Parts: sequence; C-alpha cells; structure tokens
Amino acid sequence: MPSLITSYINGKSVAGTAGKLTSTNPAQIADVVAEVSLANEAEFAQAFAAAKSAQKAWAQTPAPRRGRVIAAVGKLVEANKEALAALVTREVGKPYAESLGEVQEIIDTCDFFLGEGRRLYGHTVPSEMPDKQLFTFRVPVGVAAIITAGNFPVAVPAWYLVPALLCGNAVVWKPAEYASALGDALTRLFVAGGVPAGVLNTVHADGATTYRALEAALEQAQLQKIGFTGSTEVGRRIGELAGRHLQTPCLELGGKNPLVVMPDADLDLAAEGALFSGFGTAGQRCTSLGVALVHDSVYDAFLSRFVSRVASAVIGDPTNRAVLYGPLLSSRFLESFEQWMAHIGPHHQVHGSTGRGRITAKNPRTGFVGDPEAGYYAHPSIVTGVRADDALYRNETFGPLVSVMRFSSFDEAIELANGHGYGLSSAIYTRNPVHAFQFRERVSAGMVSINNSTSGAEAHLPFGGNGKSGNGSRQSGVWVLDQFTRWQSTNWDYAGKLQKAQMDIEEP
Ligand code: UN1
Repeated sequence: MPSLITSYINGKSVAGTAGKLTSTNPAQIADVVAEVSLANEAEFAQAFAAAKSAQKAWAQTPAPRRGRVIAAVGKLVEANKEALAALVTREVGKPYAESLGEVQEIIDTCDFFLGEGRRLYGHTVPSEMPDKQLFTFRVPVGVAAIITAGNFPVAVPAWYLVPALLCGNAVVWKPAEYASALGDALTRLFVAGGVPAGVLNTVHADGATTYRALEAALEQAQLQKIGFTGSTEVGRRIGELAGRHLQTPCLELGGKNPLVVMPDADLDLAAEGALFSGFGTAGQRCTSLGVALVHDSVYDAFLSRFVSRVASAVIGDPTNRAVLYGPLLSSRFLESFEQWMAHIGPHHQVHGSTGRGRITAKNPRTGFVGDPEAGYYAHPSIVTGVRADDALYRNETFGPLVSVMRFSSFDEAIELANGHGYGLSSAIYTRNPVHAFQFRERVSAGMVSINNSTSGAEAHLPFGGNGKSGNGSRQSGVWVLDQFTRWQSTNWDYAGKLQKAQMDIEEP
C-alpha cells in the first residue's frame, strides 16, 4: 500500500475531502509513489487562518533565532540528502546526480539565510534637521502563499520557504500535485528543524481550488504575498488576481532562453553547453535552452557538433548514472511535448533523434537504457529552419526540443534573442569580451551566461526574469529579501519642539 499524503495545517495532518490523486513514478508508471488526499476550499482556508494567527509570534521571535531554525533545517536536509534525492528521482524522474544537486541547492540556500538571520540590515539615514535620527527597518509582509512546479520540486520551494520564514512570515505552500510526496517530505524536514505549528502549512490541492482559496484569502486580508513558479499563462492569472488586491506577486515564469554562437566561439564548448541546457532535465528547466542562434559562418560546424552530441547521448532510466535525461515529469508534459512536435512543418528539419515524439519499443532509440514503455520518455529533437513567426520560436516548449536559427549580424542575434518576449536566461559563446558585454547590455534576460550554458543558476545570485518570464521580481541571495519584507522608515525626534520637515531648515 502506498502511503497517503495529507495536507499539513496548523501542526496537524489534515485529510482533504476533495478527492484523491495518485502520484506515480514517471519512469515506472506502475510504481505508485503516493496517494494524495486533496483539500477543498474550506480546508485550504484553515491553512490561511492558521498562518495568520501564528505569524505574529513568529515575527516577534528574534531573527537570529529564526536563523537557527533555518540552520537546523539545512543540517537535516544534509543528513537526509541521499534519501531525498532518491525520492526526487522516483517521483519526478530526474537523473540521480541532478537530484543530488537539487538537494544541495536547499542546503546552500539554508547556509546563506542562516547568516542573514544575524543581518537583516536596515539603515541609519541623516536627517535634514538637528536632534533627529532617521532609520529604516525590514518588516515581514505577513502571510505568503507559495505555489511551485514539479520540475524543481524541492529546491525552488526552498528558495521561497527559507527566506520567507527567515524574514518572519508564515507560509501556506501548495506543491505541484505530481510532486506531493516530495512536498510532504520537505515539509517534515522544516517541521523537524523547529518551524512552529501554523508557521508553515502545506496544502495539496488542484489548481482551480488553489485559485479560489487565494482569492478568498486576499479578500479577507489573510494573504500579503503570492510567490508563484510555473507557466506564463497561469502567472498572468495570478498577477491579475494579486493586482486587483494591490499586491505585487513574485512571479517566476517560462523562458525561451537563447544561446548565441558567435563566429569566434569555441564550438565544442558551445555544443556541450547546448546539449546540457537544451536536453539535460529533458529540457524541463525554466532556464533550459530554447533557441540556439548561430552565426552563418559557423552554422554548419556548430550544428554537426550539436547533432552528433545529441545523437550519442544516453537517455532512459534516471537511476542509471550514465543518462543525460530521464522521463518527462508526468503524462501531461508528454502530451504537451507531442503537441509541440505536431507544429513541425514542411520548412523545418528535425535532427539528432532516431524518431519523433514518444520513445517506445516500436519507435525506439539507440542509446536508450531501461524499458521505454514503462515511462514517459521523449525523443530529443533539434529543429532547424525555424522562423521568427513560428509558434516554435515564440513560445516556451518545455521538453527535449531545441530550435536552431541562423543570423548574419550581431544586431540580428540580439533581435532574435529578445524577439519572442521572454527574458529569463541567456548565453553567448564568444572570445571577444566586447561582444560579451554588449550582449549583456542589450539582451532583455534577467540572467546572462558568458561561455556557459543557460541553466545552472547558483543559489545566491539574483534569479528571475522580465517580460513573459516574470514581473521583474528576483529570488535568491539578499535580493529576495525585498519580496518577503517591506521597508519601514522611522524618524526619532529628540529636539523637544515640533520640527517641520522642509520648513524649519536654516540655510548655511
Ligand atoms: C527552474 O527551472 O524553475 O538555473 C529553476 C537552473 C536551476 C534552477 C532552475 N538551478 O537551472
């Protein structure tokens, strides 16, 4: 019998009454990881009420003590690193080495924020007037609702939960349904680390229930910040909802991340970067390579290197250490990938794969390990002949599919790097520092790599995007503190008489 996952509200396990879903291993569909009881709107509302009442005492707990709790969580995650990584591989199909890396990102985030508990600096500011002191303080926002995707089922939640809690907020977290066992496992580690009852509540629910619960909590002033990582389409809806309540959410959405190959690039390095960021994690990172933009003069040389690397990549069972990527996250992602393959038209050419769409015994692939029929596996596809008005160029495809386009001038490369309207990550391969820095200046992405791939952001650099990739919010490092605190300015006047700003200043 698989375990039954329930929501965790106000320190207790709460079985939801909105039905059950089954979380399965995408590499072994017959392997049921967990049964999950889904919460209805009333159960979701209990989580917001619990968060609201627990937040006050948590905010009054000195920040260095909250930092100690984060330190304890980090130590527990470290002690359980292999078990948690094995569950990442089992529930979402990520190759084990990547799963270990994902768990390491939680540890790195805890390392960073345990120290922030002893900083959370404000400022002292000079006043226009004598006998008066000005200060700034960071104050917690209140209750944060965090809604996360399953492609980074534990690291990206930790990017939100750790700073939100450290800053003195209470949290209601809704993990991806197909990563519920991981949501439960991470919640237990936070609780074991000492997060008090009601301060972290984890609710398993479907999207429609979540949306209505957010709306109700906003209407009742029980929710002050929404953090959402997921599709641009859902991000727009959340942005609209938050905006109606005069809130700025933290939105981390899709990408169509470009990788520019200049004539002077190290082509082997560029092809290796394109392989890792285009096909690693089956192209299911928001920072995955979406479109390789290659200068005419090196187009054939780059393409042949890229195609031969993809053709020889090992794909399959994610517990096998040799695989580049395993299955897609769930059946929904395989269906959407197959729909994207249907966009391939007569002016396109598909390379790098021995087939199209799903990998099966009838549509096999050399270099496959494991049983293709057992999981949601997809052929890797490099598509050339892509045009700027193709849906393939204008949208995130989220799967093992990379578009390749050519350019003849640097200006054209910049136009193609920005023209789809996303702005998350980007990369340029060149030996010319002038081009590298001109690219940095002109690309609209929030993140730029020079001679490195588009994915693999580190846990203490600002992470986030612009345009269709997000609303300019940033996670990670000190920058995320502006998501989970608000500045309060304070003035202290000890002149003993009313001093009026702008009116009582004596010119020197
Ligand atoms: C995501 O896909 O939502 O940059 C985050 C990277 C990772 C994070 C990706 N460290 O590849």
